[in-house]
Amino acid sequence: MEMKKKGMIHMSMKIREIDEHVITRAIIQKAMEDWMNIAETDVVVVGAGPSGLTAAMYMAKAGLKTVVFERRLSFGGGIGGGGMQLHKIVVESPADRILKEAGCKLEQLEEGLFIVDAADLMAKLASKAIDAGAKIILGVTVDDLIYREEPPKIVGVVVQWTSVIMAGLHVDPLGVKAKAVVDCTGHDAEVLSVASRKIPELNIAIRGEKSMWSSHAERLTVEGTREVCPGLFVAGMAVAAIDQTPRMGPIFGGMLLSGAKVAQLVINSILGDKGLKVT
Ligand code: 48F
Repeated sequence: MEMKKKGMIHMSMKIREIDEHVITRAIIQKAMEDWMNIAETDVVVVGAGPSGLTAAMYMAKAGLKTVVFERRLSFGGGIGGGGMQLHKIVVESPADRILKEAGCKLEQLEEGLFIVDAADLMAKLASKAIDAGAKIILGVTVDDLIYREEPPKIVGVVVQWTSVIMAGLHVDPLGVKAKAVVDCTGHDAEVLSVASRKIPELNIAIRGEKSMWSSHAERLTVEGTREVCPGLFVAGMAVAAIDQTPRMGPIFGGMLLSGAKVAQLVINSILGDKGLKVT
């Protein structure tokens, strides 16, 4: 008979036996069900950094079918590195509201200035986005766009397993249709880069970010968050890459507010006035 002691976890330790083929079938069937849905979606967010996760959280909350493709096998982007690998992230007002909404443990250092653990920020943002209904697919790289002419419009992305790209194999990718694509790929603005090289009629130029000027950069990133051409939106540090505005270093309010702003723009563009108001 099991003794129940105070403070102990009471759980049977008899592990159920599951055959290998059952595991395989479960993974394949459920992953394919997801991919059948992903093939045609409302929004594709490229990159699961702070701007992408915030955008995904609000767009999913608004009821948009939202998928985030992240190249790495982990989410968080530049959050995990904190400031020079010190595990703290600085956030200024009014972005603290977003972190409170995500359930982060914030410490106020002075009026309008907050600090949060990097792991807390990345885990809670991702968790809220998933809870709201967003799918985060790890290990998938967006390496091209799907477009239409007259009028020019972005209507989806081309995806490939990151491992295939790393192996240098020639494997044809798959296309995912979306009403909106959001470039949240950070400093290299990878999606906009593809658009600038391969769809010249869109007239997108990647000029590259300027050197550091934190407060200026924070404001300009949020101001520059926009729909770059029909169907293609930009948020986070990718904004600095096309606008040639400064970098800000490890202060993240601008990334969060940029994610929230792009979410509102996408919601308005797909759902019109009846969509959720993010702020
Ligand atoms: O770099 P990242 O964190 O972008 P962000 O949201 O935030 C920038 C800050 O982290 C920081 C800063 C502000 O304080 O200067 O750097 O603008 O996250 C971008 C994510 O996109 C992924 C990449 O792995 C990272 O997790 N990514 C980049 N290119 C692709 C991609 C791609 N082509 N396909 C899929 N994921």
